[in-house]
Amino acid sequence: TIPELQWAQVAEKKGGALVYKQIPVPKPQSDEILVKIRYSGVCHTDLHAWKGDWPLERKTPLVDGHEGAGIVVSKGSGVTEFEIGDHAGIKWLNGSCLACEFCRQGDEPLCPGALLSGYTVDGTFQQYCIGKAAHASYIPKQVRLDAVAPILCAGITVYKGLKESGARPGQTVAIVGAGGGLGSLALQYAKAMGLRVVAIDGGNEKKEMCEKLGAEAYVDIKKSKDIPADVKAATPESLGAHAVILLAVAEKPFEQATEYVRSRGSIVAIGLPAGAVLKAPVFNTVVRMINIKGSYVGNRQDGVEALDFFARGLIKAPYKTAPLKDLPRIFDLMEKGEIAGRYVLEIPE
Ligand code: 8ID
Ligand code: ZN
Ligand code: ZN
Repeated sequence: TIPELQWAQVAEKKGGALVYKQIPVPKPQSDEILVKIRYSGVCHTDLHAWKGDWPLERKTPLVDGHEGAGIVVSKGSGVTEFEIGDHAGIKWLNGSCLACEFCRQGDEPLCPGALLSGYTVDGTFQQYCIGKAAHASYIPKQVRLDAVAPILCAGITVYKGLKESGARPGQTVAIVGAGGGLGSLALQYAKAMGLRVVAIDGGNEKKEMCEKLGAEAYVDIKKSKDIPADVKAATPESLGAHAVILLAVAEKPFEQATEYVRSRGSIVAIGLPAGAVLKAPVFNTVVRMINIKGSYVGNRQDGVEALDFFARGLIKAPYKTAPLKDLPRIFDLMEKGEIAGRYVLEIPE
């Protein structure tokens, strides 16, 4: 039976203290499912949302979280995609209109009417979460719900970003922020897609993790005296990376990437540091034919593909688990850049 009340981490105002408390369990509309969340990854986006970092309106009070994996316990009358008892994932893109030009061409994240989990609608740092059935991810029963949680945002996002980069098997990608949550998964997807990786991040714990996950080289931003030169030296013929995947939560590397991307290569911006500006020299962009673009989560098909890589056992990135009540401590570690890989919250039953 579904209770009336549930435990949740609630941000009552932007940047204010998180309150671990009981709130009502929501009821699904005709096109929605109610998912009993068992695990939820903690994405840096949750921290940005809590702090109010971005020029995008969010709801208040807010339940953060958008990497939630659990069990369908209730559904609306119009839902055909899921049965009660199925395993399902709630992603950042909670819903979209499915009728606008972007939705029609498979660019649902660009839908002006998009609903965002843990931002414009309550997310997965609660026991029971609502998702539009059309956008929730179907998770096969043999897939572990704790390990799969980070795929629902981090995995899909980096998989999409790697596709958007246009890098082909055998080519080299530089992953900036490789030691973080998105980074650790980007390493695994890159490897599974036949790409070679130069990892860029800071510190020895992240170095060891990146090397274990398949990086051919690691450039330590805390030690390197010339990051662009060190990255180039680690690429074939020292000509630079065929693609740069920017996942760091800092402005500097967004500007630096043009210095070590290969001519005709692409720079894919994914990280969302508050207030940052992306600057590039016009001369080099032109005469070296550099392609600079953004990439934002993924559409429903990207989600299916990213989950399929995972279900086939190709993606194994480290994660630590902690109880839902520990969220403030995890935000604190994340703010300091002290998490190698991902934290996954265990949601009380
Ligand atoms: O759809 C999207 N575009 C999307 C989806 C999901 C997440 C974007 N994001 C954004 C988040 O909002 C956040 O801004 O991607 C960014 C990274 O999210 P994350 O992987 O969840 O964050 P993390 O685990 O804290 O990892 C960040 C890593 O960057 C490193 C840190 O050491 C950490 O390992 N880093 C930093 I901060 N500055 C760096 C620098 N100058 C750096 N690495 C290299 N060079
Ligand atoms: Zn996310
Ligand atoms: Zn739409």
